[in-house]
Amino acid sequence: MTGTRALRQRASTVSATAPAPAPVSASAPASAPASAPASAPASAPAPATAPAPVSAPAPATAHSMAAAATAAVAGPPPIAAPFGAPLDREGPTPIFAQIRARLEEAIGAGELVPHQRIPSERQLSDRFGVSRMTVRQALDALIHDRLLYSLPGKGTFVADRKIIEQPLAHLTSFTQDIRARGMRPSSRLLAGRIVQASFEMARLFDLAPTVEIVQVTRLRLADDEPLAIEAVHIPSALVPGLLARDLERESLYTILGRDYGIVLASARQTIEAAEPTVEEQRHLGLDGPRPVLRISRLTSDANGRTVEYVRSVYRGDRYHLTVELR
Ligand code: 16G
Repeated sequence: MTGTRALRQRASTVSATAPAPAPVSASAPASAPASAPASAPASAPAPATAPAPVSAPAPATAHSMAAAATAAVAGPPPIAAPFGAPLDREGPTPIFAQIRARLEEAIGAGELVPHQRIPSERQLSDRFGVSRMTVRQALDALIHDRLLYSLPGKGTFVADRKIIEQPLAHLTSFTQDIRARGMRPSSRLLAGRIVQASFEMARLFDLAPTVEIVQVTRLRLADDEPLAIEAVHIPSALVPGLLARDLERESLYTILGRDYGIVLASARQTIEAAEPTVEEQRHLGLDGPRPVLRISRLTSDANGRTVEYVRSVYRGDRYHLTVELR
């Protein structure tokens, strides 16, 4: 429950330093290449077959989640969903995992819709004939996976999976962030070239202004929907031949670790609210100058050497950044 009990903060301008390395996966390649057009509109959530107690239009924010939750509490009681076949009490799969799977299926099938309050622990333990502790174990796992969220005193609710949250405490790749939400990451290469560093860029890398820099600009997609444009800059000498790699199918961080022995250790990230350019709107499939987040990341390796500078623009309606305050 820690993730949900933790105080969450959204800010339009945040400067965050990601400390010690959440291991950056060097083994998981990115999945299939992008196939949807950049203008593909965000698809609507799966239709609800259960009574729809909550009318919470996306996008969800901390405020709208609370508002949706309030509506749920004030609205009809939670549904008594069937949650599939009876539990297999003899088999090898732990009971809590089976309950978790039932709830996950109900969410996937649209029987439980975003921001809908799910039945209480007591109701679920009666429904499944198990202890409340077992139910709590299943709910905790779903909260951890961000399929559910809980609001103290109000209940547990279905999360809006269209919203991608990046916890700012760990240094993760786009591929990791999207996969962690059960979605399929992909990329479309918009540009790849080698340029001479500007004075400012050379200073960021603490290198001479004549140094060559590899620039890779990719449209990043989650389940084939455009989410961000990322322009990565890396000193060419560190990554010879990078442009010949399959940067649409593979994770850049995987390539850096596996092929160049670059172990990313920390990053400094700056985030600001902004209005997208017309070209950015087109790539991101926005129907107008909707707010976006401009994110700059300066990433260092284990030796403290700056190895990556990234300028990104993320859709503000799909991407949230969360900070845990202790
Ligand atoms: C993240 C990073 C970006 C990095 C990319 C690598 C932000 C704002 N940016 O998107 O700096 O280059 O991951 O992703 O978080 P990949 O390994 O999936 O290609």
